[in-house]
Amino acid sequence: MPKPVQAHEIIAACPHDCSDNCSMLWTAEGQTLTSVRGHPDHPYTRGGLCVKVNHYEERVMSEDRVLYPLRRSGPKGSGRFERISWDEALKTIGERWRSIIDKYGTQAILPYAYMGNAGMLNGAWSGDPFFNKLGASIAEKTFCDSGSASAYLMTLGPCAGLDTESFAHSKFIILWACNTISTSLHHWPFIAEAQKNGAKVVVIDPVRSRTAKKADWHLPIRPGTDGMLALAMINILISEGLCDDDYVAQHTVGYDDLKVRASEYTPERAAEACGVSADDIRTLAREYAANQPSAIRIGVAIERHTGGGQAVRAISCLPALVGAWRRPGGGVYQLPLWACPTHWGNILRPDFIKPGTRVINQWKLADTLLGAAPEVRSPAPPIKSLFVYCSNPVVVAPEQQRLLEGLAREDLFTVVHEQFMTDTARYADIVLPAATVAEHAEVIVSWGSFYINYNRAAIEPLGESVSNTEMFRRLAKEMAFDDPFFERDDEQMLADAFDWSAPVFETNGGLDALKNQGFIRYVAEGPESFAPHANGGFPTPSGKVELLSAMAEGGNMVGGIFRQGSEEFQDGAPVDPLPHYIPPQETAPDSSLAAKYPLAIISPKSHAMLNSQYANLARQKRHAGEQQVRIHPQDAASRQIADGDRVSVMNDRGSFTARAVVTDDVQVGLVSAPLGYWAHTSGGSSVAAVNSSRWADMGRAPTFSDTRVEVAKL
Ligand SMILES: Nc1nc2c(c(=O)[nH]1)N[C@H]1C(S)=C(S)[C@@H](COP(=O)(O)OP(=O)(O)OC[C@H]3O[C@@H](n4cnc5c(=O)[nH]c(N)nc54)[C@H](O)[C@@H]3O)O[C@H]1N2
Ligand SMILES: Nc1nc2c(c(=O)[nH]1)N[C@H]1C(S)=C(S)[C@@H](COP(=O)(O)OP(=O)(O)OC[C@H]3O[C@@H](n4cnc5c(=O)[nH]c(N)nc54)[C@H](O)[C@@H]3O)O[C@H]1N2
Ligand SMILES: [Mo]
Repeated sequence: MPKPVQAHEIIAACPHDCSDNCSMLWTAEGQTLTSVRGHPDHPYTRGGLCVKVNHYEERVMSEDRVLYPLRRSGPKGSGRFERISWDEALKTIGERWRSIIDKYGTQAILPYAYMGNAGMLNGAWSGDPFFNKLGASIAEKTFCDSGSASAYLMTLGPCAGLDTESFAHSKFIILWACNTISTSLHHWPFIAEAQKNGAKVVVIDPVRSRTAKKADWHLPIRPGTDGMLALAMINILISEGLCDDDYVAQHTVGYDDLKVRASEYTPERAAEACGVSADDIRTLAREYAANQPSAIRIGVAIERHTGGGQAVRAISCLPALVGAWRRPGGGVYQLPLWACPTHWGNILRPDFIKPGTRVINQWKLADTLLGAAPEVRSPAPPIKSLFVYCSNPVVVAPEQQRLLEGLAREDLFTVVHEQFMTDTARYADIVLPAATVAEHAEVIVSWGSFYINYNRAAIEPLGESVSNTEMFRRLAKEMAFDDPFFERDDEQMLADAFDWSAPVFETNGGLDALKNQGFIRYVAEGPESFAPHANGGFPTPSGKVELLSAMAEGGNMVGGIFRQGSEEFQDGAPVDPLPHYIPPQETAPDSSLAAKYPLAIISPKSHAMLNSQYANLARQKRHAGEQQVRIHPQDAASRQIADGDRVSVMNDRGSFTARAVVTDDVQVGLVSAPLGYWAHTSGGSSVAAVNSSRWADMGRAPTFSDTRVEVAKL
């Protein structure tokens, strides 16, 4: 039993963009953060932490923290800086921006942010009101989940979906492209409990991941073919009469159309595409139907394929067909935070956007800085200033080589707000010091369980570091904004961020309970009884599960919560209102690149890093080792590569070096290299070097996992 909360411990929340969103407790002595542990009372995270955060005090107190404003004193990328005062930093930014605005207009400034901090106050959107007011170009943030979320919303609407805690009550669990043990560890005990009670746990993953090794059944699917597998499952459910006819009749629309569509996707056809036998596909569909309640968790890897959106569409249809929604522990988990009464309008301030402001998608940063993106071609103004916070695009965005060229532009004025001297910060003209979550108050809405977590500052900001909220208050003053919105303190921002009059906040004690306890549940029912769709009631246009999607038919998809301006997510290409299979493009067997680059590559999350965070810290470096690439013995042998050899992984976009791990955990023809390693400490490049910025079919999701490479011994 973990120790109960002690008087000296301070309520904390993990700030990372991980669906666990652990509730924690800080211990501090004066201005030193001495330790952190998991909050023992949190119903989902239950006192445990992970290899990344167990010693978060080492991150906070690290000697490598950027603690003062810096001005570049060497060539871009050299990492040479000199210390300046905050006044001077703000004055420099203000002067440069005013002169850029005079010459090119406000849209020559581009903000760039993601989830380095997942907080409601200091997260990806903490700068949106400021940059909207300034009139900067809008940065469209579709880094994660926009494709999956679009597909889910088209099918089920903005509902919480399946409670991850209620997986404990499931009888059949599919972890579909999700490496739970590494990326959402705190979900595992609930899955293990179900497993102990007889539930079968199936992992669908081209790699024998840590999670696949714990499953009852691992289906090593060919990457990018999940849509085909899901459609074949639908085919079997319908043709073998395995559907819950009553649930389908009452709570779905489009069944007859889907039936016709699914008839194209026979198990034999799917077997050929997916590399899984037709018998296995039949067994999967039959067992999925027979064992209710059945649960599916969708990982982000599916959406990183050319047809990823439609694959999630097909998977989202499955639970309704078998009536899984009838009971707690049945349905699909994708992204629950739609159910949280959040005041997005107060957080993003889309009303500040001047009509006609251009939108620049963050995946296209290289093209944007190099003047190749259509949005920045003359007569449109070029981007003359880039302001990065909560993101490390050099590592996480594609086309790394071209991106570095763009960042090296002498005429580009780059400001980076950071905790560490990352690859991206090294290209800044001005670096502003960012506080960590131990140094400011924060609120996190979990995207992996139904909780909101609170975090108190344990120490004052170290050096001259500031939180994002404080930085944007200072910038607003520098730019002479007179709207009192920009003077709000963190308390006021918290009050504005949620609809505190919502009924759920009556039930759970609202803000007071959040602050005292450290967490509150954002839906009223507990996991043992949470089955809101037992009798339908989906928040779609029809109120039913839309097997045939009205949103797609109207050409108007709702989604992409990270897109500012409106809740509408208009995409150029029409979306098929019925799920269908879009095969991989670059990695298609008959692709023209197949001869030159015979291997497909995926870049999943590293066990010991959080996206690109911790790549520079000793403890996690010891755990993760240097950049690896996992390759099948057959592919290694034909290239004279032995386990442990240093290799180059390359395609026409770029290359990176890695240590080969020869293992049949990956399939023939596929290599896997974890994301996270910094370029400047890994020989100048990392896995983003081989990725393209091409979008997938929905939500402007990336297509990283539809990439070809060759691997050669160095
Ligand atoms: N340790 C750690 N935890 C993290 C993060 C981290 O960086 N490190 N990042 C956080 C973030 S931002 C996110 S979005 C989540 C993501 O967490 P996950 O959804 O688990 O994402 P990934 O690790 O990218 O991929 C999961 C699995 O999908 C498999 N996969 C790849 N391509 C395919 C495919 O085409 N089909 C199928 N079926 N499987 C495929 C990979 O082999 C991998 O095992 O993790 C969060 N948690
Ligand atoms: N190849 C490949 N690329 C990927 C992915 C993949 O699986 N493969 N995954 C994608 C996904 S799912 C995601 S979510 C993105 C993640 O993309 P990012 O969110 O950009 O990833 P992080 O590495 O977490 O970078 C965040 C940076 O913010 C800094 N930071 C932390 N807290 C604060 C703060 O409070 N204020 C400021 N100013 N800075 C702070 C950290 O030090 C860190 O350098 O990457 C995407 N890119
Ligand atoms: Mo993510």
